Amino acid sequence: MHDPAVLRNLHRDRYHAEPALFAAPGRVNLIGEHTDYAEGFVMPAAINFATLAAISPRSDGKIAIYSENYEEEKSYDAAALPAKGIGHWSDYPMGVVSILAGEGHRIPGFSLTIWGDVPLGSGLSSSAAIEVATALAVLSQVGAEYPGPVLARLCQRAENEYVGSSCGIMDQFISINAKENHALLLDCRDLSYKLAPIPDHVALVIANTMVKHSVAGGDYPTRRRESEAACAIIASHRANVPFLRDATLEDLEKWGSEMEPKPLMRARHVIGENLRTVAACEALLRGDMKELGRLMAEAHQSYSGDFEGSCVEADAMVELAQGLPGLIGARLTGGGFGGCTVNLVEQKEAAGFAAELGKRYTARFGIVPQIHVCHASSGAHRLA
Ligand code: GAF
Repeated sequence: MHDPAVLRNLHRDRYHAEPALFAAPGRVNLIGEHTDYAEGFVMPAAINFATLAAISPRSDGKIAIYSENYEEEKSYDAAALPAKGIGHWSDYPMGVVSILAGEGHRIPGFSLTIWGDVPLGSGLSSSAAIEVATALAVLSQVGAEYPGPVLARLCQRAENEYVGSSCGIMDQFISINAKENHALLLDCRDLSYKLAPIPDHVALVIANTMVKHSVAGGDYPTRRRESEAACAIIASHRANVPFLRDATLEDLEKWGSEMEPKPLMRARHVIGENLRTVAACEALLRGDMKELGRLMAEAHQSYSGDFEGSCVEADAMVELAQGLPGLIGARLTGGGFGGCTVNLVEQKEAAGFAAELGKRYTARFGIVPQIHVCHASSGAHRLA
């Protein structure tokens, strides 16, 4: 994580005011991909990359937001908030401001400096980290607080309703509710969750294919629509299936023939992934790393095959990890079509694993991947 003292100084120099500081982490998803918007299960962990936010009040009614990553400031009028995003980085913080205003909070003028080290466009939830850091910062000015699950829903709405991306709730939820050294099994229907300790001997090795990932663009919403089309066919026979969470593999056997081929494949992934995710949490809880690794491998195959959510580089990153000393399980993580793989690796082998995987990937593609040995971090909080 970036040094909060540096952020404080940046904010002081620019805005001549003493800020309150907040941090919100990015995440890696161990298993459960494209199941959140189907009201299913996911099992992410927060990582030691975060967005930091510094905030101080202003008396001129302006909202000034400076991004150190983009080296740009954008200014808004607190009394005339835009209704929708404008396709700019400031949509993410302003989406949160707009949703909080819609919840009845009177938004005062403030200066906000944001600075993150969650790699952008890598499927590690840099957007959610910005939203959550902003939410904590703005709530501190408004003098309000929300329970974690409620705040996660508000941040998700910022992205759905203001930014215009059709993401589920996983990323915002884990950024807020994560616990250090734990993965979190979330039931995306009722937002109940279970924490599963990640043993000390296991490292999270995150390998960036360097292929850009985006939730807002093309393929993510297409996959979501295809999954929902399959669900609608099942629901036409069985009314109590509003989401694929409620569907079974038997449903696909019975009515899959009425589906177009792509929706059928997407549904097979989502239904199987829900079962795998619950099983993976049980395996983690009883310390059965072998079974967890097997489920991760199966999940990757399904994500790449039936869901067609991978890409050549991510498939290769998973394949190249096979047989390396210490590997427990590897799969593409996050929204897909690029981004990072998550590798569970024996801690004592992690550095060697990362070096060798990087070498193999560079030899295959001529690209140097960023590979990070991470640990599961705590959720968003106030720093000072
Ligand atoms: C992205 C989305 F933001 C999440 O809500 C989730 O759907 C994920 O892709 C896929 O599992 O991170």
